[in-house]
Amino acid sequence: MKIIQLFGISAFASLAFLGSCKPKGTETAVSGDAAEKVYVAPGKYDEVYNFVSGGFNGQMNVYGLPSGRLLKVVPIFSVNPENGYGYSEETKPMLETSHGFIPWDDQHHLELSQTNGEQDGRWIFANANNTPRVARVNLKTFRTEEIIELPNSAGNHSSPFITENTEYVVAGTRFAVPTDDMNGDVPINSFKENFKGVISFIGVNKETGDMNLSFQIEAPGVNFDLSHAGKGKSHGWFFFSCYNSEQANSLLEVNASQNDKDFIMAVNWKKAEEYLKAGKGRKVKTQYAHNKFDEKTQTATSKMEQEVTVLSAKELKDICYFMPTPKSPHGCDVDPTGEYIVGSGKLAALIPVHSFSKMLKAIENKEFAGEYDGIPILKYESTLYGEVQKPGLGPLHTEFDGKGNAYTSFFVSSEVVKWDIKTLKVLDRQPTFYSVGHLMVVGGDTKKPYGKYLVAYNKITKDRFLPTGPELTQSAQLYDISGDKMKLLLDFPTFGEPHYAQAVPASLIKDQQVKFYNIADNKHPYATKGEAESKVVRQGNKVHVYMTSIRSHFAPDNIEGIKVGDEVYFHVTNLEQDWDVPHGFAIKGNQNAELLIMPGETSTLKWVPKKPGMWPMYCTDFCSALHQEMQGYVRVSPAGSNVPLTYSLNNKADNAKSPVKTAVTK
Ligand code: RUQ
Ligand code: CUA
Repeated sequence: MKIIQLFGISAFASLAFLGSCKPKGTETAVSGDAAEKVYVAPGKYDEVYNFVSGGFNGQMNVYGLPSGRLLKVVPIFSVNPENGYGYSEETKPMLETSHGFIPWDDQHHLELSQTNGEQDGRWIFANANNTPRVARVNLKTFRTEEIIELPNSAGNHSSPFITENTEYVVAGTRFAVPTDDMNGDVPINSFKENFKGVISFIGVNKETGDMNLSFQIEAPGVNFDLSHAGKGKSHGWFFFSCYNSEQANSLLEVNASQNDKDFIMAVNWKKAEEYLKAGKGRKVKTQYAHNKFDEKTQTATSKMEQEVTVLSAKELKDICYFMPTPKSPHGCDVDPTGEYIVGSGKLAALIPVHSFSKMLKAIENKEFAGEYDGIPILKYESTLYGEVQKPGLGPLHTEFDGKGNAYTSFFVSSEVVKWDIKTLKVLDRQPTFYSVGHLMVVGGDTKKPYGKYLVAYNKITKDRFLPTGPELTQSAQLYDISGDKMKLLLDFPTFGEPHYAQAVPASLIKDQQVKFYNIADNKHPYATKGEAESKVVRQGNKVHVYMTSIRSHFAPDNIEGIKVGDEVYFHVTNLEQDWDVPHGFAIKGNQNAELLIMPGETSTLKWVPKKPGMWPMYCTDFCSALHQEMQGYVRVSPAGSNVPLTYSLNNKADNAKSPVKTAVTK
């Protein structure tokens, strides 16, 4: 209570007070047939894939619904020892940035690719919140294929939302910062003068999914929080919620909560494209990494791009408009028809719904309430369709079911509230346990939601699961939304901390899975396509081991003559041509993780032995009854020793058929 007295801010006071508002007990919230509705019998598949952001674990986590069973962790922005992502030589370039190699990020939002505003099951995009990046994961392999860094940005939060044909993945900077061609070494309190809010439009190739940074728009220095594309009639526009219209640079919880209204910024990106074509952008010199994984060579490359075209919203006047929106809006969601734009003011006591048609008219009739840093502000009444009155406390995010209903999460009052988009009447409310952040309806931000299930991703799980020390598990809650009233079905733990999620009927994805890589198509420069081709090659102090793995041995599995000071590269090709037969590879003392090599793939582990001795290596994945026999030895001699570099498989003193071979020296 001290804080309240100290600052005497009403928003503050009400939040602190309402923090103690408890939802009713679970007993009353769970109905009798819940167990039946989430039970997926052994051997049966789930109905829906649920892709959940990993938050500060930097990964994407894939669950099945309605069971809540974890299917896979897909590494995107964080290294993953489980499969060597970010540890193998092939995948290290994926995590290169203009700041060098970064093994981690904070992953908040996911967005599935769309065609005509409907999910097409091809790719899923992910944002990195800390060092601004956007990634693309291929849903045939569940692997991260591409990561692009965003210049002129910091805290890439309102991302990676997409246009209805995946023309663009869009990203807005959460922190306003001086752009990369400005001097950033300026006083922090020169915010108003020097800090800009830049949004990025990343073009996506229709066939390959390849991304490129098409252009950026320089907007006033505010904090962009979330965004969604227009769809249908509003296709061609993009909407961004922004807070800190006060342009505070310190104690934002107070100083960025002063204004009654902040904004949703509407961006006419079709117009921006025209300006781009007409050469209206300024070329900004900068550096940003663009990393791509090539499936043919199974190797990622990282390229440093040098330039980006930036359009100025201030100069070009008619690409950006501000719609006043109460109060520090967070979620910015567009309904399936594209007509209604819902802003969720974290500190607002109502939910404003803007109308796209009214917005167009207001722009046409110049119904402006002034300008903000050179950008026209539309009159609140001119764009407002209406307000949902007394919906709950602390609205954050809204999703849709395609039946005319909206669902909004309320952090402070810990509930999901269902309301009618047309009448703006509250229809139902159900408690969450506790403090829900994001929520997700299957396909809920597309033109054609699948509906049926809603998942709440909660921030607090106190008393919901067995306790686990100072940090409790993260969690999701599944609701059945097929009837008039929402029904809580299931709690399930998640990786921390879940933010936005996407879900899609399993039928769209499950039959397109790559089962293995065809060994004949393997274009990896160090591929070894048969055991007979395995070899060891010395190039100065670099030793390349061309190794194969097949149930249940490596070839070669004995290597001698490595010396301290050598850099050893184990290029392991998995010769299997069958679904789900990876082999692992690890060697004692290696300051790295294992490799997990898919059938037909080649992966490389770098090893720099520090001292002479005998170093065992083995397969980490239980691949056959004789998996435990899948092992070998590497002998390391002192620097300058004259032990010849040799290798062998099945070498016995009397076995002339499997002679010890001598390494090629180049
Ligand atoms: S956020 S809990 Cu990072 Cu999407 Cu709203
Ligand atoms: Cu290969 Cu175990």
